[in-house]
Amino acid sequence: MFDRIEEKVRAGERLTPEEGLYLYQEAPMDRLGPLANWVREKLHGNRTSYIINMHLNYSNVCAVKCMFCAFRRDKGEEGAYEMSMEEMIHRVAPLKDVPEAEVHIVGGLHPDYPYSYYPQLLSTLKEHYPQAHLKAFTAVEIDYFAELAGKSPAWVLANLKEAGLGSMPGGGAEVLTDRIHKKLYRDKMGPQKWLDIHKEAHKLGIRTSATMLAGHIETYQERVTHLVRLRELQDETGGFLAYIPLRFHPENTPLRKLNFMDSEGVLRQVAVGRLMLDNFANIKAYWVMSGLDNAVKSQHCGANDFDGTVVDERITHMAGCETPVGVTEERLRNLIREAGREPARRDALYNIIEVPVAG
Ligand code: V47
Repeated sequence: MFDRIEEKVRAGERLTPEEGLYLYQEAPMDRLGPLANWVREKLHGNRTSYIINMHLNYSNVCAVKCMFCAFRRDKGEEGAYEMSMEEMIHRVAPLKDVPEAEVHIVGGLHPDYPYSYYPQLLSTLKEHYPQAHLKAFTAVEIDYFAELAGKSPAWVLANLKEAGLGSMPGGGAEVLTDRIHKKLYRDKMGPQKWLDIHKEAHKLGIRTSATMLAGHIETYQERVTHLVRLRELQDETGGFLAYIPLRFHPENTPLRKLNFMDSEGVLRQVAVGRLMLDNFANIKAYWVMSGLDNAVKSQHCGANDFDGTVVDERITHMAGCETPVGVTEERLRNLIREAGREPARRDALYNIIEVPVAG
């Protein structure tokens, strides 16, 4: 079976769901990794892109409970927090003079904030940091905001765009099947709505990313279904910038008894994503969740991006992950060189803006 898949990939032919399933369940890693790497090098050569970014998780107070989440708190519960506007302005200050820096803004579904809080958050940050790119709010937040505003998601997206929204992150997709929705995240919107909101965003010219949270109770078949659904939407709109496989961290969650996905599992996720998502230009290794070592190895299994300086991320760190809370640009470049790749700094829309000279 692998020979046939390899032939198809080299001929630029699309893989079927059955072939995707085989890649997850049976394909030997010593052939899968190099084949995904072949596609990656065909598209991106020896470059690995990275971005200077930070995460701003404005509050962890959340009206819903997802089984995989260690971040959420009820209002008033120990560990609950709400950042003031002043605090957020202060946190973003280090990026003030950095051109094309990205601020990745996501939070819980706050039970009390009015809709007006969210456009105001964006416009205030834009006022202070006009050069920053605001990548903000998952489809789950957009759906919730639409409910708060009594408007459609399309209205909310257009309104937020006017307030300074630059693009949308890919969180909240989890695994795009009804079974996983019912089992793990039934309180929030389901798979079809996640796809519909991304489609609306693409229609408005808002580029987005896509994630898959794997390594919990999902089956390989469900992972394939997820990838095929992303691929279909990308065929339709072309609005996805990147795919980011996320490694589930069970600690401090109701699923804490589950095993942690091993290194091979992490690399297989990257490689299968690269081969099945033949219409996605970028596959990102998100080192905060994968671990730095796997993010380095991913650069030879299909990934072409190494995200990022990622200062101040909280969602994974509250689930017990032990990676640093951020890395310097210098360290990031060295890690990419350690992977045998040439670092290239990009903007939030994946345009290469600087290729640093090694020194
Ligand atoms: O939607 C929640 C996941 C996501 C846990 O778009 C967990 O560029 C692991 O989406 N263990 C948020 N994961 C992060 C995210 C993301 C990250 C980096 C880049 C981009 C991008 C998006 O984190 C959530 C959820 O799927 N998550 N809890 C956990 N315990």
